[in-house]
Amino acid sequence: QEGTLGRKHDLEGPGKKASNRSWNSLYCVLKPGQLCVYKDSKSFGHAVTFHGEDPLALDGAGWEPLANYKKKKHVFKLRLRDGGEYLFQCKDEEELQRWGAAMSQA
Ligand code: I3P
Repeated sequence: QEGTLGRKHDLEGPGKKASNRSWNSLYCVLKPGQLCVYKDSKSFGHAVTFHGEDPLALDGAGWEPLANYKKKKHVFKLRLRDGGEYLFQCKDEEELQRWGAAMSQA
């Protein structure tokens, strides 16, 4: 599963707010056990991650649609094992379901 999603870094760790809280449009690529983000599909082709970010490890991670988040629609929260949290915005409910299904298999 891969595609462009909005992303916001919410927590860096348990109770620790991320310093850069802006939304970015990023090319997201799900690989076995990890999620990698790139500026766009071209950067993915060159294997250059967004801001040199390491892949997000998905073992022990949890995923949930954020139904109560009013500011944007079709948003899910990814909670990492280390307590880090990211929000991802999909373009519609179908895409949200697709990412959810892929996440639970990754
Ligand atoms: C952030 C940006 C985000 C907003 C976040 C702001 O400012 O406006 O969209 O999150 O609010 O800090 P900046 O771009 O200057 O970093 P929401 O869209 O969820 O409101 P927050 O700090 O309350 O999360």
